[in-house]
Amino acid sequence: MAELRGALIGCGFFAVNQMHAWRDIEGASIVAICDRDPERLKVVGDQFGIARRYVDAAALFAGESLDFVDIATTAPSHRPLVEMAAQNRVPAICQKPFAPSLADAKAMVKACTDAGVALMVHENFRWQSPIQAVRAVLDSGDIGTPFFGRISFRSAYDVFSGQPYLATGKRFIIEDLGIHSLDIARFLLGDVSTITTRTARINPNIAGEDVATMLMDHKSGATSVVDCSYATKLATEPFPQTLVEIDGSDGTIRLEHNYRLTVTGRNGTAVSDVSPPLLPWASRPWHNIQESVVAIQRHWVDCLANKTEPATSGADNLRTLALVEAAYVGAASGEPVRLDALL
Ligand code: NAD
Ligand code: 89V
Repeated sequence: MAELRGALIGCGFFAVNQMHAWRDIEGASIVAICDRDPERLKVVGDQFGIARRYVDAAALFAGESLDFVDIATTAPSHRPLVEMAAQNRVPAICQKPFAPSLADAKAMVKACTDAGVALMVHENFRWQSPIQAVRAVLDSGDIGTPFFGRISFRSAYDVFSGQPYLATGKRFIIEDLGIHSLDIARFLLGDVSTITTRTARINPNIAGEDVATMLMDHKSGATSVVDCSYATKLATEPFPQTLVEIDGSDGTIRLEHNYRLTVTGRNGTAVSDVSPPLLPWASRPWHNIQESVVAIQRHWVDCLANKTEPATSGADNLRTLALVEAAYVGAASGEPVRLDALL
């Protein structure tokens, strides 16, 4: 098959990981880049040797013949850019959060469906190898039927120096980080019927909430707790590790600090190290996330080649984004929120 020709829109903080990952993936390459900030365009263009550069996305679509576009801008621009991709019949990857509102996200899914083009949300945390290892244990049946889960991300890492916009929005941790944890909960335990949420802002220098605790009823009958915090000062800073506990009818799974996986099941207890590999271009502690970027982008190339729907398609991600919306509604009201009413 001929190599897929892709373009990247948004050459900011995180896009550099995506550019590195594209270089690692066979079957696709980035032939053009776009950023409305000429400085970022130059930095990324020079670093990755991309000569074809645009400051305007419409000019990019007009000037290039593309097999896909990788949108790595922040949420406010996602809807217009995805709709532009749909109008130009170009399959699109869109970074998380998919959109600022569920209504926008539904419109984006419709635009791509109507245009007959694939749409994947870059929801990469479920692609981290430790999370995939937990999924594999569930699939093996070793712990039986899961009835409880805890997905936990607690840290005091300074995310604001790399991503200053995170300090300024009215919404912070659920929309930016909790969205990953909620998606992992769906990935491991299935879709959710009801969510109850409590939030707090501990850091006085930011606008949004930096602590959230969510209790969820899954349609499978399992219960989960998703908790996240950027105000948790620990002896050893675990950023950006997601810890997982799952209890099943026949055993348990514990994914603990430093990627230690303990499975107690029908065949006894096994402890293993599920650390992600440190890719040549990656840097600790981000290597866990960086590896998952390669995995999700490789999945996209496979899906385009095989004409299959990506695991985190736009349609799938509506269910993760609905959890974000429901969490904010429930945090404000103090009441449980039913998901079906939103979808
Ligand atoms: P950033 O602000 O550093 O970069 C965004 C870039 O997009 C900027 O250079 C900006 O000039 C450009 N841009 C914005 N609107 C544009 C438009 N209409 N046309 C062309 N260029 C435009 O942001 P970031 O920290 O790199 O985050 C980008 C996205 O990635 C966010 O949605 C964020 O939540 C997400 N993110 C995801 C992960 C992950 O693990 N999946 C990690 C970090 C950030
Ligand atoms: O993954 C993310 O979306 C990032 C970070 C891990 C820093 O929260 O914004």
